[in-house]
Amino acid sequence: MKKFSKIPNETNGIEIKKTICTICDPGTQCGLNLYIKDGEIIKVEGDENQPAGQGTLCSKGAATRQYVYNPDRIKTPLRRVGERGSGKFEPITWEEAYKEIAEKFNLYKEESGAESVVFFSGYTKFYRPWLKRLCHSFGSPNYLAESSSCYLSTYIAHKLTYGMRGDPSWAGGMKCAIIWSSNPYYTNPGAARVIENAKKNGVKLIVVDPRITPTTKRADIHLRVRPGTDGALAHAMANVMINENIYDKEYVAKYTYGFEEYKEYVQEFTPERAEEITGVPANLIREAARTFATTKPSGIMTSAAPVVQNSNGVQNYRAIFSLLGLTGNFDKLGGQMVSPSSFLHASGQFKSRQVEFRQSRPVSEMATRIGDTDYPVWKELIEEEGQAVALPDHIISGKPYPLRAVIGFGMNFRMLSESTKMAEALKKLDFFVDVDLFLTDTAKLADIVLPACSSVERSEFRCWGTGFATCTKPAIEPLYESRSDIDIICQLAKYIAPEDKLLASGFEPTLDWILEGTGMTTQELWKHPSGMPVPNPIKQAPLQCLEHGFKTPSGKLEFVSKVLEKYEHLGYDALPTYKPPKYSPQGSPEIAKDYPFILNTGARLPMFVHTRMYRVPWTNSLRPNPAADISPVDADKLGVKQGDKIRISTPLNSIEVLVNVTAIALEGVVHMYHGHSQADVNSLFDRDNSDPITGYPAYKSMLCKIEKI
Ligand SMILES: Nc1nc2c(c(=O)[nH]1)N[C@H]1C(S)=C(S)[C@@H](COP(=O)(O)OP(=O)(O)OC[C@H]3O[C@@H](n4cnc5c(=O)[nH]c(N)nc54)[C@H](O)[C@@H]3O)O[C@H]1N2
Ligand SMILES: Nc1nc2c(c(=O)[nH]1)N[C@H]1C(S)=C(S)[C@@H](COP(=O)(O)OP(=O)(O)OC[C@H]3O[C@@H](n4cnc5c(=O)[nH]c(N)nc54)[C@H](O)[C@@H]3O)O[C@H]1N2
Ligand SMILES: [Mo]
Repeated sequence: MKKFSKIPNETNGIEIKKTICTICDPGTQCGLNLYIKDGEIIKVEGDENQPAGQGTLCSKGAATRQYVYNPDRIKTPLRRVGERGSGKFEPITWEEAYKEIAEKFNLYKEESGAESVVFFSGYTKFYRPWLKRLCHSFGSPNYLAESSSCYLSTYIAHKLTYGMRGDPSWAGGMKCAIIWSSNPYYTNPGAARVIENAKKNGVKLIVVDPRITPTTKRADIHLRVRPGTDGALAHAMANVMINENIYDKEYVAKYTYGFEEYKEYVQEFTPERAEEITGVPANLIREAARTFATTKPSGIMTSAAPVVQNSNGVQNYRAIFSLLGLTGNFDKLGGQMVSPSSFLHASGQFKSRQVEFRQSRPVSEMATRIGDTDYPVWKELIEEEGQAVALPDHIISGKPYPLRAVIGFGMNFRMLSESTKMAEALKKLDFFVDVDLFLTDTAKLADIVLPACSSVERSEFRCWGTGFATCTKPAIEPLYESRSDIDIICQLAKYIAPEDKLLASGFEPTLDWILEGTGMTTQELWKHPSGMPVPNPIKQAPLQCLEHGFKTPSGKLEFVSKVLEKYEHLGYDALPTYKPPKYSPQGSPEIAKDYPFILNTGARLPMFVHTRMYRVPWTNSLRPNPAADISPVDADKLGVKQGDKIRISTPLNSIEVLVNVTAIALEGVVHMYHGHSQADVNSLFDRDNSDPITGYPAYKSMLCKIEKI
C-alpha cells in the first residue's frame, strides 16, 4: 500500500510539490515532498523518487518548516537609520533599494574604479555563476567567497600534484579507499551511502581522523592522527611503500616527476618517527601502507576542509596525493579519476557553458585582485576568485587601492580568523549591502539589507556525479517581499551593468544559455519535478592524463612541483615537505608550555550547518549552548565534569563555553564548533596562523589553555 494514501485528495485541498533541500548546501540536495495547503507548507517528507535523498531526510531537512517560517526572516528591503551596527532600519521598496545601490556603486566606479566594489558570497552556491558574472560585467575583479577557507585549497593541492581534480572512482571496482579527514555520515548523506555500498562490496576502508565518528566506526583501519600532522603520516606510508618495494615502479617511471628527490626526502619519516609526530602507532602506519599499496585499485576520498585548514595544509594534501602516484592509482578505473566540473563544482557528466557565462569580461584585464599580492600561487591557479582573508587589511589600509563598497550574499564576518577585524573593516566601508534570509549580526552592519528567499521558494539548477540533474520550481511563493538571489542579481544588473542584456534577462534565459548543447532546457527539466537523467551523458573515461599528459608544467604527476619551485624565494618548497603546525607542541614549544591543549574547531555536527540552524528550535535543542568536546582523560586532569563552564584561551583572546565530556575526542585536543555569536571561536585565531601558500586559516590547529570557571 502507498504511504499516506489519504492525502492529498480532491476534497482536502492538499497538494504535494517537489523541490530539494539545500540547507546543507553543496553535495547532497535531498529531494523533498512538500505538502501544501492554501499556499503554506504543512508537512515535509523525503522524495523517494529522487536519487540523492532516496526518500530520507536528516534533522535539518526535517526542520524545513521551522527554517522557512522562522520569525527572524527579513520581510522587506531595509535601509539603515541608526548608527552602523545598531540594527535600526526602515523598510524601503525594492526599486528604492536598487536605485540607491546603483547610485553608490556607479559613483565609486567613476571615482575609484570598479575594483573598489567587492562582490562576496557566503556558503550558498546556487547563484554563484550569476554573481560572478555580475561582478565581471560591472568591471570588478573582486569576487570573493567563503571558498577562501573551503575547498579551493584542496583544489590547489590537486592542481599542483596532477593538474586537475581527481575523485575516487568508487563504482569502477575499487578495492581499498582511504577516507582522509571526512565524515560524510554527518556532512554528506549521499557520500555516506556510497561508503555503505563500498562496505557491502568488501572495499577495505582506512579512515584518518583524530576523532571517533560514524565513518571511523566503519573503518578497517582507523588512524587517529593528531590534527595537522597528516603530511608526516602520508610520508611514513610512502616510506613503507618504497622501502618494502610495494610501490608501482612502472607507473612512477613513466608518469611521475621528481621521484628520486621525493624518495630521499621520505626516508626521514620512518613509521617510528611518524608515531612520535602523529600519535599513530608505527605498526598501524605499516599496516595501512601495505593495505593501500597492495589492495588495488585504491583511491582517496578527500575533503574541502580539515586537512587544508592547517598552517601546512596544501603540502599535507600534496603528501597525501603523492600516494596515488606512488601506487599508480591516479587516472585509473577504480582508483582516482579525473572529474571535470559540469555546474558549480559538481561533475554531472555533461559540459555546460558556465565558465564562459561567468567570464563576461576577462579578469586578467582588470586591476590586481584582493589577495593576489600575498598569495601568488592562488593568483596563478584560481582564475575567478580573490582570497578574502586579505579583505579586512585591504579595507582598513586602503592599499594598494581603496575599497569602498561590499555587497555580500549570505556574508558572515565570523567565518574567518580574527573575526572582530572583519566586522571592524565592514564598518569602515563607505557602503555595505547584505543579502540574507535573516537579520544576522553581519546584516546589522549593513547600510542596505535585502531579503533573500529559501530554496523551497525559488528555482535552482543542480546536478550530481551520477549523471542526474534537476531544476526546481518554487513550491510556495517567496514569503513577504523576499526574492531569489538570482532574481536580485539579474535585476541589479539592469542598474549597474546595463550592457549585459543576457544577465538582465533573468533566470530561465540565462540557465538555458548555460545549458545550451547539453540537451537540457529549463522547460524540459521542469517536466521532471524529481529530476532527470542527463541526456547523452559523457562518461568519464580513465587514462586521460596517462595517454595525453597531466596538466602540470612537466606533463607528469609531480612529486616535486614546478609551480611551487618558482616561489622558493617565498619559502614554499617544491617537495611536499612536512612542517609541524605553526601552533603545536612541536611547532611552538614555548607557547605550548602555557597553552597545552590543541584547539581543533569546526568538526561538523549533524544538526548544524555553520550558523544556519542555531535559530531553528528543533535543531538548536540538540545542543542549545556552545560546548567544547574534551576527552574523559582530559576532563579528569582538569577536574571538570559534563556541563561545567570553562574558559578557552589562546594568546589572542578567550571564550566561555560548556564542557561536553566525550570519548570521541582525542586526548589533548579540544574540539569546538564555530559560528556562535556568544562564543566565537574564530576570535581566538590570528590571521597569521594560516597556510602561507593559500592563506587558509588554521582552524584545525591552534594552542589553547582551559580553565574551569
Ligand atoms: N573555526 C572554523 N571556522 C570555519 C570553519 C571551521 O571548520 N572552523 N569552516 C569554514 C568553512 S569550510 C566554511 S564553508 C565557512 C562557511 O561560512 P559561511 O558561509 O559564513 O556560513 P553560513 O553560516 O552557512 O552562511 C552564511 C549566511 O548565509 C545565509 N544564507 C543561507 N541561505 C542563503 C541563501 O539562499 N541566500 C542568501 N543570500 N543567504 C543565505 C545564512 O543565513 C547565513 O547568515 O565557514 C568557515 N569557517
Ligand atoms: N551537518 C553539516 N554538514 C555539512 C556542514 C555543516 O556545517 N554541517 N558543512 C559543509 C561544509 S562547508 C564542508 S567544508 C563539509 C566538510 O565535510 P567533512 O570534511 O566531511 O567534515 P568535517 O566534520 O569538517 O571534518 C571531517 C573530519 O575531519 C576531522 N579532522 C579535524 N581536523 C583534522 C586534521 O587535522 N586531520 C585529519 N586527518 N582530520 C581532521 C574531524 O574530526 C572530522 O571528523 O561539510 C559540509 N556539510
Ligand atoms: Mo566548507
